[in-house]
Amino acid sequence: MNRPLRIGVVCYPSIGGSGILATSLGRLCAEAGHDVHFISYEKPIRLNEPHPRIFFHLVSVSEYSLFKYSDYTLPLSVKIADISEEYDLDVLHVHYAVPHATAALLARQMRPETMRPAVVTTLHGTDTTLLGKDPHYMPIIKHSMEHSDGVTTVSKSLKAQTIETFDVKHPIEVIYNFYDPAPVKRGKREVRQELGIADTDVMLLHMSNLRPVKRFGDILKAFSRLRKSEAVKLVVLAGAEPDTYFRKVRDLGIEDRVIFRRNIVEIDDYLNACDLGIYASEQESFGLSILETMCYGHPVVATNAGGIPEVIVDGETGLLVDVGDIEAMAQSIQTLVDDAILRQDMGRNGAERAAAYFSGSPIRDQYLKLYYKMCEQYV
Ligand code: GMT
Repeated sequence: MNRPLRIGVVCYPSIGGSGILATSLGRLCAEAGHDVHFISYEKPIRLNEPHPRIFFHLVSVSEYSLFKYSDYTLPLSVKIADISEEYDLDVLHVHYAVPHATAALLARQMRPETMRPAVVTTLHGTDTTLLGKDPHYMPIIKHSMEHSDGVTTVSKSLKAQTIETFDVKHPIEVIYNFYDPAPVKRGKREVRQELGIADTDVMLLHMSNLRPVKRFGDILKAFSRLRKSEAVKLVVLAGAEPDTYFRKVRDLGIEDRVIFRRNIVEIDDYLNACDLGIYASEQESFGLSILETMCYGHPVVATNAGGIPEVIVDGETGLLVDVGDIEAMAQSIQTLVDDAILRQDMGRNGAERAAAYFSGSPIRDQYLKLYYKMCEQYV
C-alpha cells in the first residue's frame, strides 16, 4: 500500500467551480488518510465541516503605500514555503497557473536544499482562455506550466486549447471534474414554497457568477420567448450581485417569473427541487454546475462551447445549442418544458453518466496516482 501523503492545496476560496472542486478533492484525500493543507486568503467556502486531517493556513496581505498595486503572489509564496517546511509537504496541488503555480515554484526555489514538494498544476480555464491571450501574462503562464511537475486540465477541450495557445511541450493529463451530491436538508416542496413555485410549475435553474462569459442575458431572452410560460419559473443562484440584470428582467416583462438568490452555499436543496438546468456560456472549460444538475437527475440545455459537450451528450442527457442562438435555446427549453417524460428520461441518463464518469473516488484516485508519480522523482 502507498504511504499517506502530506498535500498542500492552493485555490481560490470563493464560490466558483475551481475552489469547490479543490475543496471536495481535498476532503476525499483526507478521508482516504492523507493530510491536506489548504493555503489561501480566506477559508474555502465549502470547507465548513472540520476533519482531523484537514488544515487551513491563511495568507495575509499587507497594504503598503509604496505599492500602487497590492501584491498577493509574494506573501502566498512565502506562506507556501513556510507550510512546506513546517509540515514537510510531499506535493502541492495548485489550482490555476497564475498566480498559484508561479507562487509555488517561487516557494520551492526558496528551499534550495530540496526539490520537494512536487508541484501539480490544474488549469481550470482562464489561464488559457483569457490570460493566455494577454502578452503580459502569457509567458509567465507558459513558464509556470513548463516548470510544474504535473499539469492537468479539466477537459480535453481545455487541453487542446492550452497546447494551441502556449505551444506547450509539457505533458498534460486530462482529469475531469467530479461531483458527489450532498444529502439534501430540505425537501422539494419546502424549497419550492420558499421560492413561491408551485409543485406543478416547471422550475428552471441557472447557477453562476454571472460574468459576461456566461451570457446570462441570452438565458433571460430565451426564457422570455417561452409559450404558455406562467407555469415556468427561472431560479438563478448568483455568485455575484445580480442587480445589473434587474432592469433587463423588467424590460422583458418576466420579473414575476425570475427569482434570484445570492451566495447560496447549500446548492443541493435547489438542485433537487428543479426540473431543468440552463447554461448559455460562450466559454466553459467543463461546467461543474452542469454536472451538479445532472447528478440530481435533471436534463440540461446548454451551449456547445469548450468542454460542455464532454459533459452533456446532446439528445441523451440534455440539448446543446450554438452560442448566442437564442431562438434555438428557447425551442430546446420549450421542448423539455412541454415533455415531462423526456425530461425524466434525459435526467436519468444524465445521472447515470455522472455516476459512471464524474464521481469522486475514481477521480481522486487519478489525482493521487499523479501525486505519487510526481513525488517519486524527488525520493
Ligand atoms: O466559470 C467561472 O467563472 C469560474 C471558474 C472557476 O475558477 O471556478 O470556472 C472554471 O473552472 C470550473 C472548475 O474546473 C469549470 O467547471 C468552469 O467551466 C471553468 N469556467 C470557465 O472555463 C469559464
